[in-house]
Amino acid sequence: EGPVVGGYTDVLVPSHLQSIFETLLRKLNISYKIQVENLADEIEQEEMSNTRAKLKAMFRSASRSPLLETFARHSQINGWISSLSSSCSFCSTFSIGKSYEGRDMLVLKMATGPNKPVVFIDAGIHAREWLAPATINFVIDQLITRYNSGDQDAVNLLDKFEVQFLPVANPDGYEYTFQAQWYRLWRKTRKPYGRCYGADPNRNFDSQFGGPSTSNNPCSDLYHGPYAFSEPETANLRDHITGEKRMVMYYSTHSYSQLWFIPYGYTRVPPPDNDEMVRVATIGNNALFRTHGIRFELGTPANLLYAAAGGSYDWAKEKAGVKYSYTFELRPGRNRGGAGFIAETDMIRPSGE
Ligand code: 0X9
Ligand code: ZN
Repeated sequence: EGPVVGGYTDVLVPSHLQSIFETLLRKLNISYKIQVENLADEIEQEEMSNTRAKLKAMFRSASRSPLLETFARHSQINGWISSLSSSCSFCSTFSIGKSYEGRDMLVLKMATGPNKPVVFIDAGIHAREWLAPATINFVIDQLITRYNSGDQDAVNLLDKFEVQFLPVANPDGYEYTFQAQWYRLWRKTRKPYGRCYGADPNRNFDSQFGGPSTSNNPCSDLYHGPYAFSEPETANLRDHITGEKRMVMYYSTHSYSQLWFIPYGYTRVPPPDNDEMVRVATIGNNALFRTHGIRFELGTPANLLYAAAGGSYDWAKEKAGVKYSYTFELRPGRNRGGAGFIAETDMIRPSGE
């Protein structure tokens, strides 16, 4: 199943095929706009913005971590999360297991008391979606700072709920995107499958496994893996989510397109509690609008993008019984001239806000 009929789709074309591709589009009467002339330039810009942001952060007040508002490495994020418990009385850290290459998947837990309903937020299931982990890091810092200063929203939230954050759900893939500019757009995990690597973690959950928008070709970006939960990263998520009996909300943070997905991701048939799912999402979306005047498009993947099976939020709702299960696509918006997965550090703050 392809992109929504009549909707936009972004295509990355190798430079030597550009003219033939444009000729083809014109022949087929498909209107198009060149959003980005050269993606490699954008990758370079992103890297420079990250270097600048890291330098700037070094001269900031010592109480604010230098990784905030930068695209940080996985070990740095883990180090920061582990250090928070010393300055934040309600924070603690635990690992939900190791990635294929042996990286710890660290979760930061905020609990101001025992036995509260749990909200679980992850980011970075897809390696190249750098804005997602950076946004979650920003949110973590804001929530702690605001709670400690008595901010009413933060206090209400953390009085009512325990909140758990996993900023990098696919650490091997995430680290791979830092190894070279050429690898910047890596999406999957890094477990080897013959001459290719990795499965798409968001096709690897046991929910309509192998359904729409998946591939059984290990070289495809949409490879679902040999079987559900074949990837240690998704198996760790499964075990954590099923083990956490008090979990009432699951948010999975991706980029890009500014979309707020309600279940289910693989079908146009809405769940029985669809009205409630829309009601709660609309409250959030209105709050989002009040902050930056942007409203995310709210709907199912099949209506807004494409139906896709094996996704984490589908599984969380359908199989693990986590009622309020959503997936976000963060900035930039569609058709607004952004460079898609390639971000800039100045997008982190507004995204987090
Ligand atoms: O294709 C995906 O996994 C998500 N889009 S992304 O550009 N971040 O890769 C959309 C996932 C929507 N969820 C499901 N269909 N389950
Ligand atoms: Zn994604």
